[in-house]
Amino acid sequence: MKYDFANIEPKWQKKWEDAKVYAAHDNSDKKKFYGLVEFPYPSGQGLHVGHPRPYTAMDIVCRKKRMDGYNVLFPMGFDAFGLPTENYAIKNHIHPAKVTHDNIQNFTSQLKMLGFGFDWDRVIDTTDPKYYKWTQWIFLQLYKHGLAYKATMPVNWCTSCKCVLANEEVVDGVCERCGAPVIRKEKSQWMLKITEYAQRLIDDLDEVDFIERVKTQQRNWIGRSTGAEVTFHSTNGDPIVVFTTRPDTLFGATYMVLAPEHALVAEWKEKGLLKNVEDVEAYQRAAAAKSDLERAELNKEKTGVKLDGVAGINPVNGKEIPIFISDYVLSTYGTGAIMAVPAHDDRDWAFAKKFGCEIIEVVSGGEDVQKAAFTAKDETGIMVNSDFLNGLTVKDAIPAITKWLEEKGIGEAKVNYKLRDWVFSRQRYWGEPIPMVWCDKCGWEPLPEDQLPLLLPDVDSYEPTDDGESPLSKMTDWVNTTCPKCGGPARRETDTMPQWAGSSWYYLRYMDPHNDKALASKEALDYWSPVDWYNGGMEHTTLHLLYSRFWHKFLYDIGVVPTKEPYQKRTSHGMILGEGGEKMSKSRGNVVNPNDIVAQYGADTLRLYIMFIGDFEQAAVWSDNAVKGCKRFLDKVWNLAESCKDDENQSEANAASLHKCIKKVADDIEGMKFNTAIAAMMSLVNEFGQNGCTKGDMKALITMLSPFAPHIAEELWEMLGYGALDFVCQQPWPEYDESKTVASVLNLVVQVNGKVRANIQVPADADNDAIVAAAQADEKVQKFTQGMNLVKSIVVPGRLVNLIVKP
Ligand code: ANZ
Ligand code: ZN
Repeated sequence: MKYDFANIEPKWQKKWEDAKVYAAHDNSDKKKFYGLVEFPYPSGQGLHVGHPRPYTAMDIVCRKKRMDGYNVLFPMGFDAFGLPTENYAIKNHIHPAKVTHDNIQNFTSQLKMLGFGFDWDRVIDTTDPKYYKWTQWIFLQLYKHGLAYKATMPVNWCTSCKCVLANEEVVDGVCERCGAPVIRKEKSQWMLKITEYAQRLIDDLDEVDFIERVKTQQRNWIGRSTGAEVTFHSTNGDPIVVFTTRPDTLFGATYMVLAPEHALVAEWKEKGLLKNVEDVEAYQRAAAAKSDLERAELNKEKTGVKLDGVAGINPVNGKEIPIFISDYVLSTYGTGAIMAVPAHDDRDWAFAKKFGCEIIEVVSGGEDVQKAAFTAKDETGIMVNSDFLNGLTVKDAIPAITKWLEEKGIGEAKVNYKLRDWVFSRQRYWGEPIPMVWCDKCGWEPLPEDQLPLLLPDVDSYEPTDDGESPLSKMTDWVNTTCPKCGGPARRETDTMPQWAGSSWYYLRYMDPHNDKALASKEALDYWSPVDWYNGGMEHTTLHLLYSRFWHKFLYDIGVVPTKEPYQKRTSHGMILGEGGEKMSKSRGNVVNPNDIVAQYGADTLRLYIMFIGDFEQAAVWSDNAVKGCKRFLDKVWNLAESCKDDENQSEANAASLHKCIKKVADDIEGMKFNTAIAAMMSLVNEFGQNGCTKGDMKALITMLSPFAPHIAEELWEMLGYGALDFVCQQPWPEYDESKTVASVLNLVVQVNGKVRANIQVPADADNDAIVAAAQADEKVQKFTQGMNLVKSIVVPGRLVNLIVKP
């Protein structure tokens, strides 16, 4: 019989589904394991070949855990709100809900086609009102705890999507989604105070098992800086507070820089103090057009305007120093004002050189001053030109000057974070309505919880309005409502939530997906929390992963969830690149459609290949040829199962390799080294081919192959007559005997004059003479050595023996 994957795969998918073999059980005495993968956005293009990589990996991990006796939760769902669906709906005049429904159906059948062991009874869809009711509920709790607020913000505005973007959604000055230019615009927005959790989001990383690069990226993104706030004064007596990480360099502060938007600039203009108002205003306009990213660019040419009419006074020595405005100082960081120390800060150095400012070295740095810019970062540098700080190391000078400033009442130690609050509203239709009501008398009022979910109404057009308001704003029937507090006329918020809302808590819903009294029951949360292992893309590290940690901590604080952190372990996979090593994209025409691979080779081959393609954490290049290699491997397994000896015992000849392989595959799954696990099984299969194998050998092989290639494993399991023992995916992981992993017999290749002629087995402790004798005794070998003289023999220990013969 031929390996007929096209019939086998749907057959077992149906059997698994009917028997609910992948169902997670809420009441179980077993130990629980919660494995999670990032749920997909159900786009119109269907599943991309990039999806199966992390999904197959966690599927293997979860299948192995089931075999190890765990009660496993491995769920799937759909992150279905979002712009592409809305844009598609606008273009094709189809309701986004219909688009979403169709796409989810397509994704579901594709995921089932790949044989993933998801618990399909727990599927969630973030656009389902039964789901987003709880997303809205969490928003209300955030609001009630002062963590959601409205603010007029200079926001990133995508000129094409007509929509506000979070900083993270702006990549190199353009919209991450559509590539259109992003400009700055003032808009009133709902904001979430993630900054309140900045320190805990850093600290608690110590308690979780995340791969190091994830931790590092999160720490850097949160960007904790320690230093001091120091109060300078202007010559007209206004206090100017600066943030510095290097208060030790105060004696080297030779000028000041304010962000162009700094309130004092406007104030001094108002008071008529500025003599070069026109220059100042022109510069302010130019700066407003730039993004923070462009402004913070390290190597760009420094620009600025010196304020004419006002100067600053350095509080440590009373010296008068000029004040500039320059766009390299951001209004949104620290106090929006700096003391510039050109001898020891690269940007200040470049600026001072261009504008001819004084440069005073205050940390000894050898022959030339620019070099000092580097030594200053070294805590062992020695203070000079700094009065009472002279002779101290930088490390000691920082607390000394901070204490001095505190005593004088002109400064204090200060911690700053790069992290900004989360811009939470979008002027779009296809998102969760924000359950807030505006009353002219009472202000913003939260919708009473018993009115949730606040349903998204049907509108005629999904296009944002020209002024950038949400399409909901035109739905006067829906917008006009009554104030929950005073009963007077009021208006609903017409902005919706960003796509990151639904995914910030979805892993909780899987624990109890059908609950309509709570986002999940306390019992379910207690039993399943936390997620034991979460694998997902590096691109989500500073977005989804951080946002969901924030929401989780908040839910922990208000007593909803039992753990401080949502995920115990986080790993990440590399991307799959198109043939030739480029990113897969429609325009390059190098996109691989999983359906095509499944049709041609079967899902098991696709799964196997995608795990064999390379180190899981690294990017890997697709190769059609290598796919075929994996198919051939499965063909070999199939043929072995058909031809193996009808003997329940494992054979002596294979014992060492088999037991080593069982151990290696188990360890490799835990370490996400799927490629080497598969390689080990491949070489085991080659040995089975050479040595012959028994049903007992095949039983073990099929069992450990089943997490990788589950369909063929079930079929062979049945074929070998083990069907009565239930599914192979429900078997325990094969046992291995440590003592057997040490070979008692060795398999050696015998060459005659360099050509392979036979395989022989010798005792593991046989010496070279015994090995040569055994080779010469072999029948197949004798055909080539008959009547010849042995002139030399070469033994490669554990591998081969080569007999050199001459007539
Ligand atoms: C004097 C100084 C001397 C500084 C020196 C650095 C080195 P991080 O680590 O990123 O927090 N700074 C403060 N506020 C700023 C703003 N709004 N825009 C641009 N730059 C700002 O960097 C803090 C340092 O960046 C601060 O310490 C300040 O320059 C500058 F040898 O003060 B420093
Ligand atoms: Zn009211």
